[in-house]
Amino acid sequence: MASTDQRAPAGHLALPFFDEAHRQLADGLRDWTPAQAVDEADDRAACRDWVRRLGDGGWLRYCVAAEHGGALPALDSRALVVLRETLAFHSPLADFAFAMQGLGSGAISLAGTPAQQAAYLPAVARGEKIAAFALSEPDAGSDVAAMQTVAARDHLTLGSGQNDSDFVLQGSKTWISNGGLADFYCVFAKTDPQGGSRGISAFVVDASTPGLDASRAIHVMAPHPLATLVFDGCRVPAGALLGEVNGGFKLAMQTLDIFRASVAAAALGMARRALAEAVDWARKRRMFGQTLADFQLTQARIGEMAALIDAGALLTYRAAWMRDLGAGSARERSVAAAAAKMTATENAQKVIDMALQMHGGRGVEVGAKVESLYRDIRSLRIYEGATEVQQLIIGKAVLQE
Ligand code: COS
Repeated sequence: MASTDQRAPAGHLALPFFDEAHRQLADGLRDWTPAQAVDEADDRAACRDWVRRLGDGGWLRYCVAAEHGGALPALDSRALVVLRETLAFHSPLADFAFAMQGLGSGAISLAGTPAQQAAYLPAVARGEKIAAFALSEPDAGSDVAAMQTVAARDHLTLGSGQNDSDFVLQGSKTWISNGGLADFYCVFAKTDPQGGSRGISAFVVDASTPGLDASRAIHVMAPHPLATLVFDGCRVPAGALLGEVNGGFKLAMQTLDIFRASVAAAALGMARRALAEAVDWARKRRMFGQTLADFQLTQARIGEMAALIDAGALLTYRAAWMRDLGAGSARERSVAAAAAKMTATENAQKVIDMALQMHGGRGVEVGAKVESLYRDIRSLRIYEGATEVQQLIIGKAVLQE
């Protein structure tokens, strides 16, 4: 069950990065989330359940803009941060379900035509359509431009009465979150195979499209829906193209820019939960005639954990604030998001490891919260740009200054 008697902390919401609206949002969610008793034994069923509840609760409205059924005039990075941090504190799977609705529909929000936006975004906000972002390939993870999936204009249909500008997708995508569960995929494919990063286009592909096989599930250490997608003669109409032909790389990067700070927030939520578990345990656990919390060694460790969390938190809130206010240049905003994602995920891994160590043998028992957090956090240092990619983004910018 995802429910918990721990309540997510709120002190950080007093920081000037946040408005009153963010504080109210956090307050509502801090009450709502622990009351959701979702059975997470089956990750796919749980994910559907979370999407439905998050839709019914109105929380998914923060994944799209108001004109498409969203809560706010535009995507608000700080709202996403507040939501993901709070959800991840209680249930990493709830956070995942929420985040994928945003990431999976982000390219439609940024570059979709009014018709595409109307067809997908209101249903995403209500939790009626599950979204997915299909960028990675077996040989193109960090190196996005190396992708080999091709979307070829189909000239064979010329004169046959069909639209001559259909695209036919051929290739595969892997490690796709919500793969096999999603109702649609934002897929990136080469429209100019020699064009490098300038030869990629984006498409919205319905899960039911013939030629798309999403049945190959991938099992991971912290269960969540993940699959390989195979496109074999998968035909989509010209109306499936998202944004400009060959503009897909930048669209993918812009989408990731929005959500990277929110991955950092998810890591923060998990780290805050680990700290809360560690503090709780340290106060209760007796050894050598006193509690664990009475030992200076424990106090020092808790201090280190709290400072690591604060460091990640400040970078995360700064990145989200910069994006919402348009502060700095576009590159500075990308770099801030990269620094936040790198620091918050790396620090969260350390904090969770320390919390587990403090629990001793109890920490490695299946069913202990710190045990599942230890598995949950690991992939955040990899997906949506591995730590090394964030270092590259920051390093390149520093060298160009
Ligand atoms: N926003 C807008 N445009 C961007 C951008 C951004 N954040 N980042 C790069 N671009 C543009 C560049 O300006 C450049 O444009 P021009 O062709 O007009 O010069 C183009 O995109 C290529 O940029 P660059 O040369 O930096 O691309 P690289 O191939 O070197 O890739 C990295 C850079 C590694 C940073 C990029 O591939 C990346 O982020 N990889 C990780 C991808 C990822 O997150 N995968 C996980 C998938 S989701 S789980």
